Amino acid sequence: MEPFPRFPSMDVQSAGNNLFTGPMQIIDDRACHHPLDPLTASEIREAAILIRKSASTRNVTIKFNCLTLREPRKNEYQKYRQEVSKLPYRRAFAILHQSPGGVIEVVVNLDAAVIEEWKRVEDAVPLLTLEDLDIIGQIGRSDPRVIEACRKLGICDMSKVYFDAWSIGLDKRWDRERRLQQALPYYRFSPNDNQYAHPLAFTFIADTESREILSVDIICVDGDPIPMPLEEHNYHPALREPHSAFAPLKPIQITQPNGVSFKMKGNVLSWAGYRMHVGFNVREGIVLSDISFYDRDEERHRSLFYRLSVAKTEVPYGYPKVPHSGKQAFDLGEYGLGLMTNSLRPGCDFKGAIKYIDAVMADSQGDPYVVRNAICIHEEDNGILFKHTDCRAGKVVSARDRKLIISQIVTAANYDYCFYHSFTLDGTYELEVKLTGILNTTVLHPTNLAQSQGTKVARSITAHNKQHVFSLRVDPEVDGANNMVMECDARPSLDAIGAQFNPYGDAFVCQKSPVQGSSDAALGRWWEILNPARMNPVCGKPVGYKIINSQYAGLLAQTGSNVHGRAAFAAKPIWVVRYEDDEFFTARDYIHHPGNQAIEGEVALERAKGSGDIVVFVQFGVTHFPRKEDFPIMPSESAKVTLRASDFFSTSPALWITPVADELEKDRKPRSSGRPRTI
Ligand code: ABN
Repeated sequence: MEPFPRFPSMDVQSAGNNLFTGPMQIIDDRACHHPLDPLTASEIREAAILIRKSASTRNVTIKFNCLTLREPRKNEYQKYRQEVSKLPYRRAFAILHQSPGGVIEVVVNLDAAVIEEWKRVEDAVPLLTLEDLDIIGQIGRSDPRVIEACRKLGICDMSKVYFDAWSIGLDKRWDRERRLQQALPYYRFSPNDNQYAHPLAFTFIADTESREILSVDIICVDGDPIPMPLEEHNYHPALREPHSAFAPLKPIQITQPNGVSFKMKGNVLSWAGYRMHVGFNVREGIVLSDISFYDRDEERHRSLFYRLSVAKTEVPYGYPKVPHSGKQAFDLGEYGLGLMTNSLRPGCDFKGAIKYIDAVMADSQGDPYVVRNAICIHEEDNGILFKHTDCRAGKVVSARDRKLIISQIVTAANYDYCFYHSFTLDGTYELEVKLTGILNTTVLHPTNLAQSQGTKVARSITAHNKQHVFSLRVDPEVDGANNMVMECDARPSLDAIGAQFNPYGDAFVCQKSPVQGSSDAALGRWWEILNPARMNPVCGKPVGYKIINSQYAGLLAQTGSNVHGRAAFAAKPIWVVRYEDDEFFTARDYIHHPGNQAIEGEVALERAKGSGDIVVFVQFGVTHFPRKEDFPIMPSESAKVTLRASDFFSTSPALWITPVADELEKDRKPRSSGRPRTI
C-alpha cells in the first residue's frame, strides 16, 4: 500500500460542474466558457496533443508536471468585461520535464491550435506531483540500505513501512540538476494504525527522476539507532475502545427547505448582492475573480477585488539538528494546493445544501483526471448581523447574518488544511484556514525529554515547533482600479494634555502612514486598501477596505538562515507591489530557484510607491508549539485574515437585510427609564 491512497482515479468521469441537484453537467463547448474557467478535460487533451507533437518534432522526451489554464492577461479580461463578445483566446500553460534534465514552459493557444511559447527555464525545480511523491514508497521498500536500516530496528516486513515524501529544497551535497525528496519513514502495525506513533530513526534522500536513493541517514544515540516507539496512539474509531462516559450527542440537522440562496451560471456565482467567478488550478487551488457587491443605495455593482488567491503556504520547522533541520514545507509551491485537494464528503466536511464543483487536472502523461467534489459552496447561519434593544420604546430589532463559504480541503502528508473563503452580508470577505490532521513526529530516545524545540507528545515521540505561514494575494479593485494601501495605527493624540484638541489628555487618533510592512500589536495596526479617486460622500474619506490580520507572529528564523532566505516573504505581514502579469506567488514561480533566495523586500515595496495597479500579499498564520492535546490527532486550530468595508458604503449595509420579525413585540412594555427600578 502506498502513502497516498487518495491518488485520484485516472478515468474521466465528468468534465464540468457537478450540480447538487440533477445529473452531471458536461460543459465542453468552448463558446460557453467564461474566460477564467479552468481547462476542461477535452482542452487538456487538445493541449497535450499539441505539446507532445511539438516535443517529438524537437526530438525531446517529456513528462507533464503541470497543465492548467493560462489566464487571460488583465487587459484582455478588461476588454471582455466591457464587451462580452470579445472573448480572449483560450490558452493552456504547461510545465514539462525534459529527459534528461531540464524544465520547459509552454503556452498553447487552444483557439488557434498553436504553441505560442516553448521556453527552457534554467535551474528551476518544479513542484512534486502526487505521482512523484509515490516514487519514494516504491523505491524505499526495496532498497537494500533502507531494508538494512529497518532490520536494525527489528522490522522484517517492509510492507508495513510507510514513507512520507517531502521536498528537501537545496542540499549542498547534490547539484541543482537533481529533483530531491527526503523520506520520513514510519511503521504501521495494521492498515489503519496511526503511523505517526511509530516514527523510525532514519531518513533517506532520493532523486525523483533517476529514482536513486542518494543517502540514508540513521539517527543514533551511542552508536545505536533509537528504537521504534511501540505504543499505539490511534484516532481511527475501528482501533479505539468506544467511549462510554458521554451519552451520545443528539443530532443537529441543518435544513434549507427552499434550497440555497446562491445561483451559479457556469462558474459565475451570485449571492446576496455579490458576484464573482470561481476558478481552480493545480497550484493555488481555489481562485476567486472579478468580485463585486451590489450597493443598494447607489443601485449599482461596485467592484471589490479583481482576484483573490492563496499565494503561498510555508511551514518552517524550528528543529536545529540534521536530518530534521531540513524540514521546511512550501505546501503550495512544492506540492500544489490543487493537486493535494480532497474529494469532499457531504455531511462530514460540510452540512446543509451543498454545491460541489469537480476539479479537472492532468497527470504526468498530460491525460485529464477528475477530483470529484473538489470545491464546496454552501451557506451557513452566521449569528447576529445586528441587534438593538430600544428599552424606552420596548422594541427589539435584530437581523441574522449569513456566510457564503467557498472551500477546499487539502491533505499535505500528515497535515490537513481546510481553506474557507467566506463572504458575509455586510460586504466582508474572510479567508480562514483550519489546521488539523496529525503532527509530524520523530523518535525521541526513551531517556530524553523533548528539547525546547519540540514537545514530547508520547513516550519516545517528539513533535517539533513550527510555523504555518499563509499568504493571501489580494489584487484589489476597490470601487475601481488604481488603489493604494495605508498603514493605520491607533495612537494617543500627539497633542499634550491641555492643548486645544486634547484638553483632558484622553484624545486618541488613527494615524495613517505609508506601508512599512511590520506588525505592531501594541498599536493595533491594520491596513487599508483605498481608492484615492473615490470619496465617500458622507464622511469625505476615500472609500476603502480594511485588512485585519491580528494573529501574525512574523517569521522566527533569523535573517541569514536558509529558511529566511527561502521564505523572506514571510518576514512581514504585508507586501504591496505594483501589479505584474503572471506574478502570483510570494516566493516566485519555482521555490528552488537561485533567483528566489530572497524576495527583494525593499525592492518590492519600492515598486508600489503611491497608487496604481497594485497587488497586496498578506501573510498570516499560526506559530505552533505542539501541545500534548495535539496528539494523536489535532483539534483544528484556525488562522484568518479579514477584508472589511471601511467608508466604502454611504450607509450601514445591515439596513439592506430584513430584520427578524419580533414575535414578542406586542407583549413587551416600554420602560419609563433606563434605570432598573428599586422595589
Ligand atoms: N507537509 C509536507 C508535505 C506536504 C505534502 C506532501 C508531502 C509532504
